[in-house]
Amino acid sequence: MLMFKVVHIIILIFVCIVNGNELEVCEVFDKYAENSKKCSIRNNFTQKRYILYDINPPEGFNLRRDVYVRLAVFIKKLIERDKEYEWQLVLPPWGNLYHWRHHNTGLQEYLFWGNFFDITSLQKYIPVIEMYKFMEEYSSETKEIQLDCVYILQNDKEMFKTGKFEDKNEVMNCTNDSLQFFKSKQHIYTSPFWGYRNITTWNVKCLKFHGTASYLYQNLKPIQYRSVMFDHMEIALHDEYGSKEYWKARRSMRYNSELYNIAKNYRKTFLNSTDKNDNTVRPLDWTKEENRRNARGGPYLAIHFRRRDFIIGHKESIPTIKNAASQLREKMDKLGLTVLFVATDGEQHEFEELKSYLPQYKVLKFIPSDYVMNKFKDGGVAIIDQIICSYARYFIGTHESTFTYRIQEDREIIGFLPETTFNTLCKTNKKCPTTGQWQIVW
Ligand SMILES: Nc1nc2c(ncn2[C@@H]2O[C@H](COP(=O)(O)OP(=O)(O)OP(=O)(O)O)[C@@H](O)[C@H]2O)c(=O)[nH]1
Ligand SMILES: *[C@@H]1O[C@H](CO)[C@@H](O)[C@H](O)[C@H]1NC(C)=O
Ligand SMILES: *[C@@H]1O[C@H](CO)[C@@H](O)[C@H](O)[C@H]1NC(C)=O
Ligand SMILES: *[C@@H]1O[C@H](CO)[C@@H](O)[C@H](O)[C@H]1NC(C)=O
Ligand SMILES: *[C@@H]1O[C@H](CO)[C@@H](O)[C@H](O)[C@H]1NC(C)=O
Ligand SMILES: *[C@@H]1O[C@H](CO)[C@@H](O)[C@H](O)[C@H]1NC(C)=O
Ligand SMILES: [Mg+2]
Repeated sequence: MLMFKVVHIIILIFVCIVNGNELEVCEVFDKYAENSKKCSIRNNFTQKRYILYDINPPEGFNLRRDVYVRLAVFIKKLIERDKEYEWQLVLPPWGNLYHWRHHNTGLQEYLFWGNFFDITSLQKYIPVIEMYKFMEEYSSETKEIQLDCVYILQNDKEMFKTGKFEDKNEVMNCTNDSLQFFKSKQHIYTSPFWGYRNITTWNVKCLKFHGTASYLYQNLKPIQYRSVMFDHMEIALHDEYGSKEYWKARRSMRYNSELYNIAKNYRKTFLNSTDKNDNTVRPLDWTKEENRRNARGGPYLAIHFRRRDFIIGHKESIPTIKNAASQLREKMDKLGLTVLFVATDGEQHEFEELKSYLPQYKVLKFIPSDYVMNKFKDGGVAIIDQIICSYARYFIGTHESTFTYRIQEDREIIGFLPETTFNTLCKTNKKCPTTGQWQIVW
């Protein structure tokens, strides 16, 4: 045994010398490797660096999609800047979201990105891997996946008080509060880590942070760390919101093709809408997609009718159902449309009420089959609603809803005229919020 250890150490030293600048990495690995074989396997991957992240638990699906874009742009630039390493973004599994309320769909946890998005499309922008793939690659033969460093991002409360914002990246002592979800045993931390019990770390740092995602660069320390996780990633801002690069990252977020097909069938069956008739044919490969403004859309008006928490949280812009109906009637008559597609998180009775005010029109919503519900769950059904809205001749959203923003982006990408897209319901016909138009840049 002793002999084995000595040989092990010699091999390690050898490997470290051979690799020169990798010395530190190898030392770190050695602490946890039980034999030299593991170290050599790890060395084989020695240029691979993994970036992981998580987001404040209460945040919704659609804000999380926006945070992905912030990271994607950051990593795109990182790859151009630092060619020495193979940077990879590990996609955090979806689960336990506040709005995912259906309990008859099986567990809404550990859902991989492939359920919702087309991974090949994402990979045409930056190297991403699913969590299970990371676990396979990273753990070698050990049972535990030990992250080299976990940063917990925190807002600087002072800045929010004074209103004087400047870039900040300051490692500080963690308060008990920021560690509330972490448990430590002999300096090894576990935490919810997307629900995985076998992910741990011995290195947790709290980071008072203000700045864009790229400002996190200084924390990567690739000579020391092979894997770095950023918790509360929503605190980092966009590097260039609305730029060409932003839109490239956004365009790479094509949905799972089955979700497109379900939406396509629904459009054809219930809305007399086909890509050929509507002039919405798109290349399969998003990198081949081009700037256009001639999409026509299916012969229906689509509305994103956000209810639930918005009725209370956004009182000043959410109309009564009756008033919403009157706004819709006016618009449909003006456009000569007789079919209304409703995407909503509201209750069935709210939908029925809306319908009752619009007897002269065909008013529809998407009702998932058991198969669709079980396979794609609340997140996938929401995306199907979004896709159907994104192909409508005219769209009306809900003021300040990120769900609506994602539809608007998709319509910009498909190539509609902005005036058919950037519309929201008003509080009343007279009192209307003004909204920004974040138009696409190619
Ligand atoms: N199927 C479906 N689900 C919806 C619809 N509107 C909202 N939801 C659900 O409610 C969630 C809305 O939460 P978010 O994704 O955070 O978006 P938001 O609440 O509109 O916007 P913010 O809270 O301001 O970030 C969605 O993720 C869906 O799960 C809808 O029209 N159809
Ligand atoms: C090292 O990596 C290469 C390429 O990824 C692979 O083919 C090879 O089997 C790996 N070797 C070991 C010892 O894991
Ligand atoms: C960690 O746990 C998950 C499920 O909890 C499992 O799928 C995975 O294989 C485990 N990984 C390792 C390296 O044991
Ligand atoms: C962090 O904590 C250590 C030990 O508890 C202490 O010595 C150090 O001064 C603290 N640093 C800051 C910035 O508060
Ligand atoms: C933090 O928690 C530890 C252990 O639970 C406790 O001893 C300590 O007093 C707490 N510190 C603060 C500032 O609450
Ligand atoms: C469906 O759309 C096509 C082409 O836009 C049109 O010619 C046809 O009359 C429509 N069918 C119905 C039933 O509205
Ligand atoms: Mg929300």
